[in-house]
Amino acid sequence: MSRYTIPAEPYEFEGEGARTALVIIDMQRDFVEPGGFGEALGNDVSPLRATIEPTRRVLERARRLGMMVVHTREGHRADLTDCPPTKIARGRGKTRIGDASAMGRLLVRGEHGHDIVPELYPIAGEPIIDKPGKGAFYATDLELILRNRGIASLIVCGVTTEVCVNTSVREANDRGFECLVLSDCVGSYFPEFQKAGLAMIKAQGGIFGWVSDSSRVLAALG
Ligand code: TIU
Repeated sequence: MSRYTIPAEPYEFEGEGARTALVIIDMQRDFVEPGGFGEALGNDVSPLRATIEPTRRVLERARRLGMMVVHTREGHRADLTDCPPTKIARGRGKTRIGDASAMGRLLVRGEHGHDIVPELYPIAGEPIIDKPGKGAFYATDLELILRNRGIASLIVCGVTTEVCVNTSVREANDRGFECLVLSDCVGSYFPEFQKAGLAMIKAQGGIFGWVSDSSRVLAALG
């Protein structure tokens, strides 16, 4: 893959295929299926499921083109030693991180709910970054992995737009990576946060990055 130009806001996103990674954030059952962590926080998970199919199309294209693909998962060790007590307590919810659910212990590594949905399941050669926080760079080896492969640009999909996607894009931006966020491949439990989460990225001349969508990416990547 050579150089590409993807129509985007605030202006076109330019990059090089060999130096671009598709990063899919936290497409875990715990966030997109009923009975998981997202629902335990009081959310209706159904709006998030609309991101699966467009993300699958972009993932398939990236694989076909030989573009690097990275997946992340938010979650914790079984003993929760890597989970701040404040994160467990926050929200005063009845069901909390580490508690039993129909999909296993909420947000705990190795549990059914913690894993990635089958439609987007990683294949051999695609690194999975297990992260304890909202940001994909915090307390992970993501930056090392991207630098080792000479990655400069990230095409970002996943959930949720204003939480883990925004946090990760801001972390990536401060590290000098150029981020393109795909509006139909990122989802929020809140329509107003979806809108604001995307607007904040592309405002001020692309203060954190660019916004496009799956159709424009698929057309541009050929
Ligand atoms: N992955 C991610 O966004 N984690 C969250 O907890 N998101 C919420 O919107 N709660």
